[in-house]
Amino acid sequence: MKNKTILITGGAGFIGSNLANALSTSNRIIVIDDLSMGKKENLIFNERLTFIHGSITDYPLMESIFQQYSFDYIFHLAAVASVADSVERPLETHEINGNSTVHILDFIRRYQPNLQRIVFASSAAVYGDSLELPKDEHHSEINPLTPYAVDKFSSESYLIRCGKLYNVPASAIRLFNVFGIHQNPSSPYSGVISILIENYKKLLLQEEQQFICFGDGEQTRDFIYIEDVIQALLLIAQSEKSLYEVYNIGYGKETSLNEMIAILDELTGTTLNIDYKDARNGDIKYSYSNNAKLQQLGFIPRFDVKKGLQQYIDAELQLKD
Ligand code: UD2
Repeated sequence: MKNKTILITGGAGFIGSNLANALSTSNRIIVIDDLSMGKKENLIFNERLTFIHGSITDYPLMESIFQQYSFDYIFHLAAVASVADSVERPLETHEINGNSTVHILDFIRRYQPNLQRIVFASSAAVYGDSLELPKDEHHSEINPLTPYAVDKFSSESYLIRCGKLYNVPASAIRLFNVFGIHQNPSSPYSGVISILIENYKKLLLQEEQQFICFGDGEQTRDFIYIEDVIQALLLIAQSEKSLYEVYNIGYGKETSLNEMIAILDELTGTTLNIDYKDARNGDIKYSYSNNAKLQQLGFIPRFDVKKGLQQYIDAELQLKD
């Protein structure tokens, strides 16, 4: 992508900042973020990057942004990212993860005749806890079980189905378990790999450390490295075939938590202290994607779980002497 004007909501967050930094070398990037989970330090600032500190639910602000710029692409990534948080705060979640998407659709309809694509970050959570694996975009049951999942499914449906109605070009992605730099480990519901990396940091500093594993560690996830997610996002945004389509974003492989820890032990040359506790209420035991649809767009991952973990720890743990 070159010389485009691109809006990234949630652009200081985990996925948003990685995307903004990848694109800002040769495009004009507008980031809006309320810094609730994101951090300004995640962004590499240059004259092509504009940072707006604000919420996507500040509709007068959003309207002024949509009036001021003519966007080629929009990546709508801002959200309450934690399922547990959404269960605690359904109304706020709905405003951020649901209503704001409808506002964005309406702003595009009114002010963005040149938009080439909006890509919305939905989640594997829309599949719920069905035992059928792998999860497939067209055959698996849609079974959203939390405010988070209901709003994600509602927002992707608004953009894909109503986008078609209003002639707003849209695509959606269903993210599986993304890991990599800039993932915020500060909440107990943060991505497990970011929490693990914090534990390895302590271990390497010879500080006391105890990782709590909820369940026996045999639960599996389709962990995918951030750089491959960025590649998938750009592929989907620019493809004709992906218009009004939804894509699973995963490697199509499952890895257990115990296996992830074994790889990290090996890569760091340490042994993590693990405290096994009861599984979390409502935790899904096994999850992985069918990513054939993404592959049909030409997606060839540049990483795998081990290579991704290696790059992540190289960036975070300074193991090299
Ligand atoms: C992921 C998404 C979530 C939603 C969901 C849909 C992330 C960060 N979260 O939740 O937003 O889309 O998928 O299914 O990608 N665990 C521990 N110890 C810890 C933290 C976690 O044992 O300190 C376990 C946890 O109980 C779970 C596994 O690790 O079994 C993965 O947890 P997670 O929060 O990284 O991701 P997940 O799949 O629950």
